[in-house]
Formats: sequence, C-alpha cells, structure tokens
Amino acid sequence: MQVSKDHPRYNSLVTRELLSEMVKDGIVAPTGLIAHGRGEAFDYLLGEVTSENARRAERAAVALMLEARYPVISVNGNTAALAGKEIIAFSKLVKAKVEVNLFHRSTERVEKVVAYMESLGAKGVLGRNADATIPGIASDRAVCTKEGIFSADVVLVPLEDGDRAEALVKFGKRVIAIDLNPLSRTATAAQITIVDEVSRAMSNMIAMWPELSRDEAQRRKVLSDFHNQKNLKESLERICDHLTMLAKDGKP
Ligand code: PTJ
Repeated sequence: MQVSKDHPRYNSLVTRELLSEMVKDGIVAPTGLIAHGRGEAFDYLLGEVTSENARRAERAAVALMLEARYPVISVNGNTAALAGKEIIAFSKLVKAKVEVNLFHRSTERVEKVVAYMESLGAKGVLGRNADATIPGIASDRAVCTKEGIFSADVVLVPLEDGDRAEALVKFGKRVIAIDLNPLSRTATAAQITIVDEVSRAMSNMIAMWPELSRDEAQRRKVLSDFHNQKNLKESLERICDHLTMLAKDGKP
C-alpha cells in the first residue's frame, strides 16, 4: 500500500505496513500485530515522545548493562522488526549477547528471526540451539540457551509477555523491560522499566552510551538514584496529565 507522506499518521501507517509485511515473512507473529496495537494506544496516551521518566530509566538501563558481568538482549519478532538495527548497534557498545527468544516458538520461526538479525549485520546471534530452560514459565519462552539468557546476570527484554519477566527475576536475573504499558506484569516485575517505544528507547540508549561508558562513578550514581516504582507511577501520572490537558483543550 502507498502511504502519502502528508498523512497526519504517516509514521504509524508505515510501521503498520512494515509489520504486516513481516507477518507474511513469518518474522512477526500474527498476534504481534495485536501487541503492537496495544503499544500504539499507550504511546498515543503518553504523547508519542520520550518522557523525562523514560529517559531516566533509559540512563539506568545503559548504566546497568555497562555494569553487568554478562548482559544479554532478548529479541522477539516485534523487536527484530521495529528495532533490529538499534539492538545490534547497542549490543556491540555494551558487549551484550543477542538471543532470539519467542513466545510463539517454532524452530522455523526462530531460524527466520535469527537469519533476519544476521541480514541486518548481527554476528553470533543465539537461539538456534536452545539447550536450557528457565524454571517457572508456562510458555515456550522458557526455552533458551545456556550460553545466553540462562547464564546472563542482566537481561534486557523489550516487548514481553509478563510471565517471563517475573520468572527471570525469581531466577536471580536483573531484568530491564521496555514496555509502553506501565501497568503490565512485565513493567511491574522488572527492576528497570522503560515506558517508551522500543525504537525510540534503543536510539536514546545508544546516544547515552558515550557519557556513561567513560564514567563509572556516574553509572553508580544513576543506578542508586533510580527507583522503578516511583518511575512507573510518574508514567501513569503522565498519562493522566496528558488526558486532562486534552480534555481541557477539547481536541487531540
Ligand atoms: O515474537 P513472539 O512470538 O515472541 O511474540 C511477541 C509478542 C509481542 C506477540 C508477545 O510477546 C506478546 O504477546 O506480548 P504482549 O503480552 O502483547 O505484550 C507486549 C507488550 O509490549 C504490551 O504491554 C504492549 O503495550 C507493549 N508494546 C507493544 N508495542 C510496543 C510495546 N512497547 C514498546 N514499544 C513498542 N513498539
């Protein structure tokens, strides 16, 4: 479909087209479109910009990834489609492994998502040879690699379903979530929750890396000053404030 650049929702329409193409390619799960719709709705309510508290969480996330002994970034279909390039660039900066881990798992789909990440330039993507299981997860997301998520101390999980974030925390991992829904189980289970759109969040984190990578004291300060519950509450307040403003104004 041709989308006119003059359309007021041009970016949103282009992203939807991209995702529906990626469903045809088997990279995005059909229900990934539903997940995207929910994300879009929350982004709309948040004003479609990175908030101050999201920025704070992004800084904390970069600091934690840099402090980690063995950081791993978990990638699913939606994340690969929306922010594959940014994930690869960030993983190189913070020396993190990238592992494909899917909710709607099949050997064929894992292969497709890994191959897609490789086509974007990723090297050493994990996930093909899953040989470990995270306990306490009801879905196929439990299946992972010993070399990757199983051995990580810090796991970055963009666009999750709640089960796994909780199980990873119980299993002793530090979990960073990227989720536009501040009320989701993932958002509330993670130790650092970034309430921002995944491609915006990853671009911001890449931009934050130079300063934080050279200043260990600053990293420690960013982490000790960060309070996830307080930050999540601020995301909810932002939605409320935004809606109040729109209601007063009478127009979106
Ligand atoms: O590729 P698979 O098989 O691993 O499946 C991936 C999906 C996303 C389908 C699966 O993990 C799923 O069903 O997730 P949920 O439970 O729908 O949760 C996705 C969360 O991500 C929701 O809270 C959405 O609000 C949020 N979300 C959606 N799009 C974005 C987002 N958060 C940040 N950026 C987005 N672009």
